[in-house]
Amino acid sequence: MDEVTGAQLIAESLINQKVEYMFGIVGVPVIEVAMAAQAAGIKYIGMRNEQAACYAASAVGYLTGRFVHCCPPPPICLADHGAVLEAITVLKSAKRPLVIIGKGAAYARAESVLRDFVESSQLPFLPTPMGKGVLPDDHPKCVAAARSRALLQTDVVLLLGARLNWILHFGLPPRFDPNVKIIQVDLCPEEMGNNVRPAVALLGDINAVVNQLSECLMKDGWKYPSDTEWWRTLREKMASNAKISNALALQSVIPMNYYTVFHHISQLLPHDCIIVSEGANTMDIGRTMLNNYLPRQRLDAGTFGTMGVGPGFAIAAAAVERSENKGRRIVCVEGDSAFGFSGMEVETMCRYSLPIIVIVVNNNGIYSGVDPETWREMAKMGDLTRIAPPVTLLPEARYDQVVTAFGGRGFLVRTVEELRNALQLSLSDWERPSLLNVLIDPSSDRKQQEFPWLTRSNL
Ligand SMILES: Cc1ncc(C[n+]2csc(CCOP(=O)(O)OP(=O)(O)O)c2C)c(N)n1
Ligand SMILES: [Mg+2]
Repeated sequence: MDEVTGAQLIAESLINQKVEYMFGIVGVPVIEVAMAAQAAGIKYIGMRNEQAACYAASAVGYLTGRFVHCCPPPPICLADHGAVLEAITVLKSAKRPLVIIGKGAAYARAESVLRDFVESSQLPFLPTPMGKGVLPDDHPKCVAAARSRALLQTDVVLLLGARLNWILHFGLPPRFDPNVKIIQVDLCPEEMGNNVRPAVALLGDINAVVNQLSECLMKDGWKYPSDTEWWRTLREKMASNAKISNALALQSVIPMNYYTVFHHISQLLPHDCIIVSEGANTMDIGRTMLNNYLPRQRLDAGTFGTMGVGPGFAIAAAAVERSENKGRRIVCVEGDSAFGFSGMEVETMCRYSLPIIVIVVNNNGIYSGVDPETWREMAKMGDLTRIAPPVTLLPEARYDQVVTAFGGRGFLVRTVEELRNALQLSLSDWERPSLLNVLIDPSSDRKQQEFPWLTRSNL
């Protein structure tokens, strides 16, 4: 009898579970596992750090939903009918209702059910970072551009597959009204009542529960009117925020600010591109300025704000895209600090000729930095380990040369024209990765925030 090795058994069992990709780093004794996986038909992607490999593997699950199909499908749970009726009463009595669409809706592929619900109820909605694109960001009912106002003044939130964690300020004052009523729709019983006790808890599958809500609302044709004080407030805020962002975006100074950079990127990116992003200002401002039009096409640092996820997510997206061949571009928008965590993965991108476009928004630091001259002056003053602000990184570091070292395309960008040219050239190249090192003003900041205390340190 032929001997079966342990490595072959592992590979076989992965194949049985329909695993298509393996991300890893080999060494004795796991080289055999990677080789057996390849022999069994699994695509093996060698990464440069196990952390990035884990991020990549988790992103494949999110993008393909394959983890759902390889296991026996769980039963679809409907919410308790009495609770649904209660939720409808609370929703109809709302003066300032708000639907919040979370990552759970994206996971559950609830886009078409949610579109029907929002369009028949006419309720304003707000996506969470990875809920972006479940309904398009330019949908007329999307109030993302008035996020703070919407959260603060809403009296009834319909929470769809989103959690009241850090991303949503725990559902608590000062970001929410202390008396806000939450209608919580979630698949997990242990999520119910976390941080805020819900007015109504609807435990069940999001597609099924939203259908239940829609059916009830459709019976009497209820719609939230479009001429309310609430819509007026939200529209006013959206317009004034857009005006401020536009003014910043159109400033023609060098070095550029964040808003100018994102304004031009957003004009050039194809609508169906997959946007991966991480950083602090880079991720936060980018989220408001780079629209998503399709579900599951934004991957970012998520609930825990974990830096280092970007390149792994982008590699996974590019590998999936290569199999699915939908012609979608993967764009990875990184703060310069964020890029440093897994930056060596550009070698992985180059090795497999994955045409990822990495854009490093380089402000010489974490949140902010100093310009080269100030850095030189500081160095003259004494030991940098004692005097350099902890947020600073080497000014004007040549991240573009990291990718050219491996045969990718690197661009150093200081002006709008250079940015547009570099991005257009990168978009026309499907053979290899590109990295745009976009030098911005090291003191460029977010526009004035109404609630800075949760996003700014006490320094
Ligand atoms: C694993 C991990 N380590 C440290 C942090 C703390 N942290 C939060 S944001 C950030 C980087 C922000 O700088 P950058 O990526 O350059 O974005 P910027 O705000 O400068 O645009 C860091 C290190 C974190 N979130 N995760
Ligand atoms: Mg930075």
